[in-house]
Amino acid sequence: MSKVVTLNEFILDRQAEFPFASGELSRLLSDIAVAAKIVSRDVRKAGLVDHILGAHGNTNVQGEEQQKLDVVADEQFIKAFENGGEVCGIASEENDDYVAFTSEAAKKGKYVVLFDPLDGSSNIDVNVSIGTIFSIYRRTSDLGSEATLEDMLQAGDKQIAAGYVLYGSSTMLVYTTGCGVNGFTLDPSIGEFCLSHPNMKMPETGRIYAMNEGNIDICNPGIKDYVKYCQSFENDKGAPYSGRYIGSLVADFHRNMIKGGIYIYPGTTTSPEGKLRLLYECNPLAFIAEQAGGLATTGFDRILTIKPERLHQRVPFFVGSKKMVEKAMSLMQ
Ligand code: AHM
Ligand code: MG
Repeated sequence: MSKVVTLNEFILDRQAEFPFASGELSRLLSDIAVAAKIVSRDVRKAGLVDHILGAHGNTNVQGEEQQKLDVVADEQFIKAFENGGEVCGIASEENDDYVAFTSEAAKKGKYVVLFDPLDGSSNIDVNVSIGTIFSIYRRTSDLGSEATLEDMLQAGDKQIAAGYVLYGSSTMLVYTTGCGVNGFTLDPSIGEFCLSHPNMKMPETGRIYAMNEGNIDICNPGIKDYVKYCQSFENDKGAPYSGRYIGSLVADFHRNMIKGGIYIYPGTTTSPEGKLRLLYECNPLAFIAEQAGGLATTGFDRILTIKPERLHQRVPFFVGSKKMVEKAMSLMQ
């Protein structure tokens, strides 16, 4: 049996990789891991809260108001960032505007974090995997001042780190700081994330496609051609691929990371920009995909070079195994 490497050990060992590292990013990643453990615990109790202890929005047996799980997760992560001292502001999919922290300690924080606290909202109440997605940037505003909108609206290729937490059959934390991708599985018996997936590489190609095919007739016709290709005996594998759509981006993405595959959320005639948010969902997963050898585009352009204009901007998203994304793009032209 090989030695168990915990996330904290791993982060400390890797700290030396950053020029001028002063430990702040390491502390920030550790703060995220603690918040993720707390959210994981809450996610594991979700059914009990709903059906035994009192439904969300109702009062529980102790007379406390139950909050929806995505709000609980949002508050938990914000608390970790606000108290950690490394972050001057955040933007979250749950909040209309960004939050600039006002304490003197926070104003000295070097980083901003953009995150989706609990993605896959339609799956929360039905006991299907959900996830947290986060993205870390160095602030562009002056140290000691409050965070600004410009700090939040940076292109994805400026990310310092990004990751996701998957609350699946086990809880996993996967992250990159731009030197490859590593995955950690939470061992609930010791309460530690342990290195389980070192140096993750997304297979160059695969035989799984994931998209909401209910939208097929309102997408760009190139998508229909690509799905037909996936389903055909004439494709590169000589047999139809498998369609797998969980409806939780983190879970679909993670499966494709390991097995190879493509995830598509295209623009449609009713939502030309698609559904997914550039800052909270697409940029962090695009960074991880590229670090693992995969590709992430809008169907035409690389996600990481888009200059965001709005906090809640949406973009069409094609992400996964490099050859599969390239093939889908070739049919979009
Ligand atoms: P959310 O942020 O409201 O949870 O929406 C994002 C989710 C993704 O996790 C998932 O891939 C997609 O929305 C599913 O959308 P749809 O039900 O339209 O297929
Ligand atoms: Mg989301």
